[in-house]
Amino acid sequence: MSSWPNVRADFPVLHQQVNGKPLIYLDNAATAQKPRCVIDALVHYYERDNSNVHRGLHALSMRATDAYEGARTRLAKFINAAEPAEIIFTRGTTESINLVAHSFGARLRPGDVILATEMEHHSNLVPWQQIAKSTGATLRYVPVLGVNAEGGLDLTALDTLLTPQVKIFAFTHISNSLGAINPVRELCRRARAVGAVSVVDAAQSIGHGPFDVREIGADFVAFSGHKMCGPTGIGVLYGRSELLNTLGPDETGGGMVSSVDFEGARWKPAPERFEAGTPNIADAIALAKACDYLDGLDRAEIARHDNHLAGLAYEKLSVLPGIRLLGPTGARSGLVSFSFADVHAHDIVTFADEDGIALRGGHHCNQPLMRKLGLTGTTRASFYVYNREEEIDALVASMRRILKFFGAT
Ligand code: 7TS
Repeated sequence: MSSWPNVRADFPVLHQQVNGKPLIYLDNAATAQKPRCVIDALVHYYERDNSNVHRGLHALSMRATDAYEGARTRLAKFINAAEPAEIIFTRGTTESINLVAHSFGARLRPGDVILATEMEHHSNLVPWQQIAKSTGATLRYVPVLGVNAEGGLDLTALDTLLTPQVKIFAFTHISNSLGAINPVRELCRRARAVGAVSVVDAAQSIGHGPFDVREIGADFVAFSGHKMCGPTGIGVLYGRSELLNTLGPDETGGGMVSSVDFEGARWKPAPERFEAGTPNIADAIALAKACDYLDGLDRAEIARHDNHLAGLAYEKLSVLPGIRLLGPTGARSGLVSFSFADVHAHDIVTFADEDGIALRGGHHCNQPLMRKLGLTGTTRASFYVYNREEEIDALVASMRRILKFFGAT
């Protein structure tokens, strides 16, 4: 069953053999493949319009500026931001979160609390550790429930953890190692109720379903273009404009100042304030194309498709001897993460590669969570629009071959 019978034809990279087998790409949580229209947008920009933005009065510069600012408007529409100025182009989720940590986080004082969760990617964890260290603020974590984190986040713990001392509540929408989907709307509401600012890591959700920042009620949202069919090196920090314009810049330099003298400088408002230097013009334009592409497929349908495949993979893998499946048993996102007591995740990934299957094995930048669950890592299969049910059968067959090799069956 495929929601879009011809979708695979849009992705040139899929049509190749790996180790003599047709490629089965199941590493979409790390990065998604790019449709032809996104690749073409990059080529078109460099062949026709390449110029620096915002400073030129010649034709190419005006075209480049229009396309770059048009991309900002497109991204605003993609997440239903109130205005394009709420979209700051960054290198990706990691840079977006660092930007909030350095600009908003620098205001914190001893006694203030940053609340994160135990399922955060290092990108939404280490920047807060650093800010806590430099400001004297305290970092606390919402725990996960169950030996395999099958209970998701312990929301009852919020009653004691979300106090008025909490100034920042940073959490992921979808866990990249568990597949858990967090109730972001509720978490943002609860943050707001105690006067905390919400920071939503949407790296794993943005390309996999509808996402409306105003409906969710988020203050800041971070995501990466490369996980949503866009290029690497481009991403977004969304911030509510009232908040953004109270923040100082993280980086300073050209393009973000309204005036400069030898004594000092004054900042432009958002978004320019946060985009010092020549921005990543081509990739922003191509990212806007990725938005068109995903909307063309229908994002609610993408969620249904990806979650269905992951649910099916969970079910089919669960019969394998000795398998330990992580994350919720019920509603889950488009990935499945598992381990076997006697086979290292890296061996599994290497064996699967012989079968043409691209998986990911390791701690997935969730070291504290892995440690809590008593694991060094897991193997992860993650699905996207071009994956098919037959690929799950190939995955299960490959796992059986591996288990047999290791004498685990
Ligand atoms: N947050 C989450 C939830 C992620 O899954 C990732 C990347 C990031 C932040 C960082 O994104 P970046 O684009 O800035 O690197 N996750 C993964 C992964 O699971 N495997 O490779 C990268």
